[in-house]
Amino acid sequence: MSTELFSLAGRTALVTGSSRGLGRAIAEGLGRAGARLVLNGVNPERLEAAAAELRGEGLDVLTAAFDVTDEAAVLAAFAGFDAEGLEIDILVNNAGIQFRKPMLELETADWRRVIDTNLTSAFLLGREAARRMATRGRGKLVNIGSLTSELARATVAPYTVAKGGVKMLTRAMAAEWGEKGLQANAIGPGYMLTDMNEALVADPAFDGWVKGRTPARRWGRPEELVGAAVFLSSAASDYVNGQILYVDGGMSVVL
Ligand code: GCO
Repeated sequence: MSTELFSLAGRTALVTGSSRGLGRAIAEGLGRAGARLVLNGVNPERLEAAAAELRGEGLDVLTAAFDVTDEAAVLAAFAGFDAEGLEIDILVNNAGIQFRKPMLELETADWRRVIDTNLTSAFLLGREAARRMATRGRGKLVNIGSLTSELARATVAPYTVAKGGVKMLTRAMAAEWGEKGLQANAIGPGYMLTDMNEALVADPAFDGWVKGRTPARRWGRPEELVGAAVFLSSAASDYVNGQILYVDGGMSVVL
C-alpha cells in the first residue's frame, strides 16, 4: 500500500491552539507528513516561538494570531487568508480550555467561556473553512473531542458538555458537508500529558486512578495523536465521515 495515501504534500493545515500541547504536537505531525502549517493562538509571542521551533526543523510554517471565540476575528482571519490566496485544506479544531469546579459553585460566565472556547469556536472556524472548501469540492475537518465526549467526570461539566457537543457537531458537519466533498471527523484523546493536566498528573491519587482505569496503564503523550490526525487529514480517510477515533489507551471501553 502506498504511503502516498497518508501524504499531506501540497495541503495547508490550520491548527487552532497550536502554540503548545496537543495542538502543537498535531501541527508538527501534519507538517512532517508534508502539510504547510498555519499555527493559531491568542498569544503572538508564544505563537511565534512555536513557529520558529518548527521552522528550525525544516517545516513550512505560517502563523495567524486570533481569538477563536471572537467571530469578527475569525471572519477577519479567513478574509486575510483569502487576500493572501491561502487555501485551508485541513482545519484542526483543537483550541480548548479546562475549568474544574462543581456545577453548584460554577459561575455562568465560566460555563459560557468554556462552551465558547471548546465548542462554538469549532462551529465558527468550521463554517468559514467549509464555505471555501466546498468551492473546491474537498476539505478535511478534524475536531478534537475527549473521553468526556462519551463519559462524564464530576467537576468538569462545561468541558464535558462542550466535548460532547464536539462529537455531535462533527456528525452535523458530516451530514451537511459530505455531499460537498468534505470529511469531518474527530479525535478523542484520553488522559494526555499536557500543561492542562499538570495538576492531575502531580496528584498521586488521580495519577493512580488514570493508570488503573487505562488498559495501557499510563498517560498518553501528545505525539501519540499524530497518527490519527494524519489519517483523518489525508486521502486515507476520504470515505470516513462523522466518526470519532479514541486515542485513549483503551480507557473508554473498560469498566
Ligand atoms: C479532566 C481532564 C480531562 C482530560 C481529557 C480526557 O479534568 O478530567 O482535563 O478532561 O483532559 O479531556 O479525555
